[in-house]
Amino acid sequence: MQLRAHARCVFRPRMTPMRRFHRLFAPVALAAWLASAPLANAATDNLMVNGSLSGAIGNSSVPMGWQILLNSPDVMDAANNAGVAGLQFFGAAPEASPDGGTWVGLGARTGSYMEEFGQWVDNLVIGQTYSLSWVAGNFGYSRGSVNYVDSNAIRVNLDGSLLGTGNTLNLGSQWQAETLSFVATTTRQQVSFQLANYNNAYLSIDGIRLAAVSPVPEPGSLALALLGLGALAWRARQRQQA
Ligand SMILES: [Ca+2]
Repeated sequence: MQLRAHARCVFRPRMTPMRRFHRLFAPVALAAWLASAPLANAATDNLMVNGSLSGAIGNSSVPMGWQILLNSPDVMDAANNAGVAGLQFFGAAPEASPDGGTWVGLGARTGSYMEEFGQWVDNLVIGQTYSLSWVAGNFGYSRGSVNYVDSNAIRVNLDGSLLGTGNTLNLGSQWQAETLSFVATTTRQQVSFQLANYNNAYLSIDGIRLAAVSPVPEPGSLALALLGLGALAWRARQRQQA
């Protein structure tokens, strides 16, 4: 009883202009900060099955999760060119894949020969933008008079039609990161890879990743924002009680 009576008599100073400024503008500042909070570039999950192209070395084969769509792509690595055990005969010796392990080799030949592989992706959201990324190299195949060492590029098809191509790669030992994006038009679409041009070339692809590009703040930044809001509220309260 007495305490309550005492509390009622506590002296409350008038708000100073600075305090008024804080009360008015702290929420505005927070809202502005929230609006500028870093956006998530992509979901963490890869929608591709076995995007690492991990599998047994094999000529005319693709790893688990993938289908051959044209002719004979290969599962290979730096010690087994064209998916043939122990075969070297590269145009340029490959560096280890940034993705690790095995990858897929794709060939083309002057005229009309082309190799292609791909997979169907389920549970896409219509209207959602997706980012498709991979690494590629042009290590070629060179053995005596048989040379597949021309420049070429990775071509991506969506449901069998051209989506886009990566950079034109000259023969060399290095891998290059490439990316394309698309907006889903149905919930199930086929993503596939081949070479862009009909010339004697043999390119490598690995680390294929497909992820939704999301405009929603990541849980981490949202938690941080809530923490900030809590801190502001606490400070305002402390000031009021001072
Ligand atoms: Ca790999």
